[in-house]
Amino acid sequence: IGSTVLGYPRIGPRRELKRALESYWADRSSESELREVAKTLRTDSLRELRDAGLNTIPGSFSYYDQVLDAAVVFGAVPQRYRDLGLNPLDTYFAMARGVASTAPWEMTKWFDTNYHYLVPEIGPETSFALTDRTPLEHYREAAELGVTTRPVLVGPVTFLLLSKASEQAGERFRPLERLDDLVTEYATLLGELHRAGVEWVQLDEPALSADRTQTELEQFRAAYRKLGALTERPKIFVPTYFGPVGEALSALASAPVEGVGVDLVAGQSTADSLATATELRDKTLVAGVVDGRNVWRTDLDAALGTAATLLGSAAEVAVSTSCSLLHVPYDLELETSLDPQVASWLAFAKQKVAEVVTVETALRDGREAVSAELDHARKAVEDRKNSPRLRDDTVRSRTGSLTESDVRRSAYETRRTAQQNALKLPVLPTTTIGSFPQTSEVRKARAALRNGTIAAADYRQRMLDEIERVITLQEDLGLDVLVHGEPERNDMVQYFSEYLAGFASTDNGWVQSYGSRCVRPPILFGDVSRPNSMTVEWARAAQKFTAKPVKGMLTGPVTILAWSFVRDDQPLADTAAQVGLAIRDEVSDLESAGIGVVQVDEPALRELLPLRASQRPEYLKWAVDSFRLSTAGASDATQIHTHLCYSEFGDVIDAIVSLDADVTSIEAARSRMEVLDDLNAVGFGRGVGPGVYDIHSPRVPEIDEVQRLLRDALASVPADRIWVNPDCGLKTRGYAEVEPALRHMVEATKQVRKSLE
Ligand code: THG
Ligand code: ZN
Repeated sequence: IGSTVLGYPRIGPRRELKRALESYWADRSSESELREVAKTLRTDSLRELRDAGLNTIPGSFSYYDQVLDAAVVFGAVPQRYRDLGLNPLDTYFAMARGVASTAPWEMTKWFDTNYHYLVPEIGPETSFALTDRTPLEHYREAAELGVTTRPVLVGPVTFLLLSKASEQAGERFRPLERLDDLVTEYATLLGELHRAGVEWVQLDEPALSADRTQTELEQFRAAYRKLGALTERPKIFVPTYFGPVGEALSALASAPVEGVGVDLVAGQSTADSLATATELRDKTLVAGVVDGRNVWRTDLDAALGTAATLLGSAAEVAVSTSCSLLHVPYDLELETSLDPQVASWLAFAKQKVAEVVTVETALRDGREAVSAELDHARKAVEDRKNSPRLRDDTVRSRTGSLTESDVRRSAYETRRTAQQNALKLPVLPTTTIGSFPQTSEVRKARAALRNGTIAAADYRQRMLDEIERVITLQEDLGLDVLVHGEPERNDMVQYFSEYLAGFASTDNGWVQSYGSRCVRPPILFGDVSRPNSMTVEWARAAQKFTAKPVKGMLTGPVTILAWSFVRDDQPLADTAAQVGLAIRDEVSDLESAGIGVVQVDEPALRELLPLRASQRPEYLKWAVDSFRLSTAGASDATQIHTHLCYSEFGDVIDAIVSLDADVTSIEAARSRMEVLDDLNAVGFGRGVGPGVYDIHSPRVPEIDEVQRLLRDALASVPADRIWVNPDCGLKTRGYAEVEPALRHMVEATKQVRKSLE
């Protein structure tokens, strides 16, 4: 293997695949046009990787998602999608996005990253069969270009561990029960790959980096015993990533495969245990020493040192990235407005490939062979380490002198009385989560400001006009706590990063979030402070247009970290405290501007939860503290709200209580108010806004539907603690749905209020 990467971004350096997909879905182009764009992207990437000098190159393209790809390859297509009678490509997209008659697969986070995969539905009825030969076709396509690729698939154990039981499956069914049947199909594929001349195949098993039971590890051993025993197959390479291999090491090392991969960035401790894993002696050990999910230049001396210490433990040591480069932007060279010094500290996907090649060359031919590259990298790493721009002594003295009282507010009952006196809200107050639909005028204005075709003052006026319009609409609808609608925000993290010191933003640093959707994570490089207020102007303007309370809208520190590239030179907890203080200052400025309700969103609270249970308490402690730091400076009369998006709260429910927000709004429309019982079970006794309608669908809820949900809520929570709101922000919806939906929500509330009198 020599030098390789575990995977490469596939959306295109200029998001070409995004455009081609969206054009195909909108019926503006044909299947063959889409396939042509995809082929060009694959070809360009393969040539680029080959020319960079990688010894073996992953074939890791996907039209939408690699987990969905594996499901389709092995025929795990539920009957309801087969029944649509669509061609293979449209069946694939039907599972990804749904069609009018059939909902898509559920989407969820890929481990602790900001990438989302589609969750396969597996049951006793799933008939695994090798049906789609795309890996084989892509191998041949590359071979025709003269590039030898290594087909990449999600491994069978990870695939089933990430799947969920189908509707038809019984209560006790676990997808992993189907491992043996699925492995039979992997075996068939390996046979076909072998006959096509494939030398190496990559079966990703990141699930081994999370906590696994002995039974699961036993099943992993059995699966790979079976695959290893095949006589006609390619060499098998099994990478793990996103953490230390821990107790799974023996199962991994003893698997009868030719290559195993470890993440030595997220799992530095793995390096020590590898020395003792004697089973590796006849294998290729692929050392993931270049960080695949952050954007910093690698300390090449350190990476080389790590790789060198492994030389004795395996037959061959290859150099690689810690995980697929899917999680970083393509190419630093495409950034023209990044601060040049910050840029000199960074490496995107293309630059990381070069780093891998440099480390491998040094390992093989000695440092002298690449001394210029090593010197250059050393200077950049040193420059970053010593840069005064990383440190702000004012910030450090503030975080250094924090005490318990900085994260504690008065007792809830005291706050509650003060807030009731200040806000005088009716029972079952109605509100929204913050954002209103982003109209095309708003988007155009933002683009025009960026391109310099309108002046800042003109932009500002357009935003103020939009805010006035949204406030007037909410007054007309009869909502109780209003919002300004956030027309000025592109993204709830990017927006704040542009105001905060310590952050840089990119022009083109897109990273796939799911399917055709991308985000542009800001780069948090130094100590964070807030030179100026970020949202006050808009909130104050909104409050001028109405006598009702306007809710100020902020993003919480954990979410800001989760959706940024974060510094790796200090604990995340320290960075979170700095961001927490910046938000705290904003809360204070909002209060001074006459804003009496402030919402601090933390939709990503669950996302950063460590994969290993042993590390969770420490994370939850600093995550909760940073939120409390951002909110606890508020006076008793200021009502603090928070919003959390995903309904899977199990692991973080105690943390939600500890946030100590006065009002918490949560997704509940789809989970039918079950979260309320979960919250009751842990003694949550503050305000709660269980979303009463699902904003992820264009459907307008009927009045009696909302009434039913409210009655359900009233059955488990006293009326004086319930808030009425949709289950998430309205940014992605259109006014045609939003207006009637909110009207129905308010009307339903009025009727339920009457029945309470
Ligand atoms: N912001 C950031 N990360 C996120 C979300 C977010 N991660 C989780 C979740 N929300 C992901 N959801 C989405 C939803 C929509 C889009 C991206 C992620 C999206 N992006 C635009 C696109 O691809 O066309 C680009 C948006 C832009 O111009 O900035 O639609 O909300 N950081
Ligand atoms: Zn939400």
